[in-house]
Amino acid sequence: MFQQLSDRLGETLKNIRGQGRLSEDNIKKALREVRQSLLEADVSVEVVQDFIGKVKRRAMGREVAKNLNPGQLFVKIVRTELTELMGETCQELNLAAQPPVVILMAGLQGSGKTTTSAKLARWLKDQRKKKVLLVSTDVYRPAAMQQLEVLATEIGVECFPAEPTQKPIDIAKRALDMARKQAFDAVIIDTAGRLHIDAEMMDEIKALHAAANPVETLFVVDSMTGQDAANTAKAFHDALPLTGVILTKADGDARGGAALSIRQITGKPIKFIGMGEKTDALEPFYPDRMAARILGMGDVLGLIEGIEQKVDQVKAQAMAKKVMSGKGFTLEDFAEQLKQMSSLGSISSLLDKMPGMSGVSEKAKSKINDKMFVSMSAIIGSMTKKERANADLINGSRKRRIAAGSGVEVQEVNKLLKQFDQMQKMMKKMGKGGMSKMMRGMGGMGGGMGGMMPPGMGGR
Ligand SMILES: Nc1nc2c(ncn2[C@@H]2O[C@H](COP(=O)(O)OP(=O)(O)OP(=O)(O)O)[C@@H](O)[C@H]2O)c(=O)[nH]1
Ligand SMILES: [Mg+2]
Repeated sequence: MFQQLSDRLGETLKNIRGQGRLSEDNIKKALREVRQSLLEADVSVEVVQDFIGKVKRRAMGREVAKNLNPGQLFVKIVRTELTELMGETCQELNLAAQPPVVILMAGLQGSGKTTTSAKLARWLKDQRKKKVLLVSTDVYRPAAMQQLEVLATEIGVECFPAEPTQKPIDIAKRALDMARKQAFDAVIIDTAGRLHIDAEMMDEIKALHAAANPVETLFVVDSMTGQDAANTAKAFHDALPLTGVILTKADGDARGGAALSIRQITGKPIKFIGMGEKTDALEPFYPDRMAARILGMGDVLGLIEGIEQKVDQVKAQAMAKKVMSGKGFTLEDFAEQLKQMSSLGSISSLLDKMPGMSGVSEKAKSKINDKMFVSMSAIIGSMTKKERANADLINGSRKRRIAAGSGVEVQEVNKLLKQFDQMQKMMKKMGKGGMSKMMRGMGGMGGGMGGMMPPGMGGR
């Protein structure tokens, strides 16, 4: 998401950065380009007008501050306004209410309600240690109930047993009853997809809302719908008191207009964004980080959070200890590290969060891909235990055997050994702290992912 917008804004801001001072003239030109980029990203026209007006007022006001670098100043203004446009701060779910906290999901057909219900249940279970009950009230679409049940089983969350012959409102009531009796912390009610112009279906969800009295009523919307998304959200909000929005499919190449319009048009915060089909692909929405990401400054905090959640801390510590104990870093450890890295998600999604990476061409990025990890892991997998413990053993004939075993050319094996050698040297140099220090070092991001990526892979 936002790729195009990010590229265009990046270009505009690069131009103005080179200007000596902010004059009416160069501000005008930059603003025109910013406006154009936002419109192209499918941000609603009224939102764009308002946004440009605000940036302009701020930028003009700063004309006197000649000692500041005007380019940086302009970027800062755009960034502040973008953040504000998306809601300033991250809005959490309201979990302080008396349990069970009821969460009602609403939205158009196929927007991602069922998938998101499961993602949210998983998030509440893993990140907030909540006991969650999932309930499907979709008695219309064949197999809709089963879909939620399958997801619930997959994530290890209980799903309320119901039949499509029952009434949605009765299902919800009985589920709440069970949640109260069995001390669930949260109940997520998935609903059937509906159009905001379908009066009968809208009445149904209003009644469901009245009966379940949810603390959170979340509008689930596909980010591919662009500025339409904001308008549908408004229509739903007129019928139901929404408390927030979840933007799904933000992993696609949507232009991102919805994310920028929805807050202003509905007055409701985006609470989460869906970043993929899997149940762990849900992220709390941070307007400030998103603004930085759009402007190509990277989402370093998001990156670190992902690492903290997904890297096996115990294994990382064990490796750090081993390196420190002087036993050295072996190919076995290297393979483990590759595994940890691939658990972080696709490389391209990581790259997107890295500062400066938005300016890197797709072609360059595609060279650093997930397949590379798979093939590197396969090469190490084709070595004997002895070879993994002592890479010096690997001579020409062994290299040929390893290459054949992992289906690559001998050069690939050489390349891996060279990367490993550099890595080993680096590990030795790092000495005390080892792995965990490297992980923490990511915070500074001085050398990009250099700290964590094998040498030769962190660069552009
Ligand atoms: N790439 C991607 N796909 C998603 C995301 N969220 C949902 N999907 C996909 O979108 C499709 C529809 O998702 P559902 O969760 O069934 O949507 P729904 O709103 O429950 O649909 P109905 O119940 O028919 O109204 C599925 O193929 C999901 O895998 C996301 O964040 N990213
Ligand atoms: Mg559904």
